[in-house]
Amino acid sequence: MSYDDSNIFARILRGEIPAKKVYEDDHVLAFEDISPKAPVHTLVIPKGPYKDLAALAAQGTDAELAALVRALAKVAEEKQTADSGYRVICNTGEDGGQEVDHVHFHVLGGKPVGRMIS
Ligand code: DGP
Repeated sequence: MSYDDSNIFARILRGEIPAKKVYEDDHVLAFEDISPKAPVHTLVIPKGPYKDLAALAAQGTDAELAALVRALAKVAEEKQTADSGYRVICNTGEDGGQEVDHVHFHVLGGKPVGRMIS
């Protein structure tokens, strides 16, 4: 499936829908999740039109990929979760629970989020 720019995050990127911005640079936007699952729940997205992780990996530039990883760490630092710990999640596809078809990374923290895999 190709990228459909009617998705909600594309609309946030175009400024059509408001979002509480946490961080922005040339390649990345980070904003608060509308339905937080933890005291810190920030979404980090590339500005480029990538549906999912596979599309980002295949089509994203090295600069975009680097900016994304740095933004994830920066958001965690600015939200003061870096010392106590946090989780980064990228739900992918139907089985992975991806609801919005613009690749996004959840940064969750501010309380113990437990182990999902043991
Ligand atoms: P996922 O299930 O991984 O596709 O997560 C999508 C997330 O997007 C979910 O946690 C709720 C969030 N979300 C959905 N619509 C909006 C919106 O309009 N604004 C913001 N800030 N977040 C949204």
